[in-house]
Amino acid sequence: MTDDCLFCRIVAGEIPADVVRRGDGMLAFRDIAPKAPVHVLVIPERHVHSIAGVDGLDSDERAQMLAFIADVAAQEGIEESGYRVTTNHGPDALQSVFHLHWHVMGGTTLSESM
Ligand code: DGP
Repeated sequence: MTDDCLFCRIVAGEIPADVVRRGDGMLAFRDIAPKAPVHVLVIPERHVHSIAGVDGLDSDERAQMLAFIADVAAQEGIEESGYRVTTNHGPDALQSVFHLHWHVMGGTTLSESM
């Protein structure tokens, strides 16, 4: 837990979020500004600043994170129709929250430019 991290505070329940799945040290909740009909953020509960800090997760957590992303997409009913998974790191990618998170987006045909 990092006190000044927004997503750590969501993990701790200090800030409300529309949680869709929790388990195995992972949390999934709806993005506050969705860019698709389904737009869920998947985060490790343990704080790492971005994918560039993924060394801060052990190999089990990394594997669980990938499986969790796929499970969330299936739970959201977009496995058949398709979905996109992205993560932003650093200024050129416009990362705005500095806790590793995966955008899981679907529910419509997504723009090529997203
Ligand atoms: P990024 O730009 O990749 O760092 O994405 C951060 C995302 O986090 C962005 O799509 C909006 C979302 N977000 C920011 N603040 C909150 C919040 O308080 N609650 C939720 N659910 N999502 C948030």
